[in-house]
Amino acid sequence: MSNRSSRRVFLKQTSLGAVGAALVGTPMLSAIADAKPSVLAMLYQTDKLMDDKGKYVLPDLPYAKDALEPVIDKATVEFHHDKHHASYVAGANKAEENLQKARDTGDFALVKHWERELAFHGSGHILHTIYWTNLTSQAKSGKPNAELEKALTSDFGGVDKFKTQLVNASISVEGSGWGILAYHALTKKLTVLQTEKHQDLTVWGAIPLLVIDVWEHAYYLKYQNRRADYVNAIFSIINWDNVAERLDAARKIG
Ligand code: MN3
Repeated sequence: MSNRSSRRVFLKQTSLGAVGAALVGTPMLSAIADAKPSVLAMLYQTDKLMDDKGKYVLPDLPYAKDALEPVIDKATVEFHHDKHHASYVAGANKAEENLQKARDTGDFALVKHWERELAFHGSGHILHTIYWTNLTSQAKSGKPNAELEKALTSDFGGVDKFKTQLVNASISVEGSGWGILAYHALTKKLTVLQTEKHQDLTVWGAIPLLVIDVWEHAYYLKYQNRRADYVNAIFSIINWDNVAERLDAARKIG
């Protein structure tokens, strides 16, 4: 059983146990509290975002670098993961170190700069970590499971209408950024967002489920200026099981 599967089983057992506990007393309340970080870890892959010393780390790809061929070529994945994603990890660590220095010395003259760096690189690190797990080979892509399809139909009028909205939102991002399917914990609805760079134009409380990188580095080697071709093609390598797991986890939080 994979780590993720065993975590899912644990969560199911925990929530069932919690129902029973509500009937007999309170000892299981702590189990509910304990379960929350596990759900967060599953959703954001926080076990991969940082090491045990609290330093951001570059997660391994969950597949070989040529696994996304022919939609995304091996060279693009290599540059994207090993250079671009790695630089967000380094940038987020540098920002954290300098903010620590500011707290230690009381010198906050550059706090605006380092907070901006943390928002940019930290958001870049999180979105890329989700992006890699959102993708898989064409052979394994499959389709949205019944629960995800039901949610997409309820909130967008159907899977095709959702796809059309996400494609158009991704293509029309001004400059560099992302198209994002997110779950909003306050409205309990799925929503499509555009994000410029990694951190602008977001909506507080939205939990990203499926993210499409439309920075040129994600597609330029193979697609050059044809962002639309890349965005349309990427739908044949979506890991729909991963998206469905994220929705499941997001609903447990919301
Ligand atoms: Mn990127």
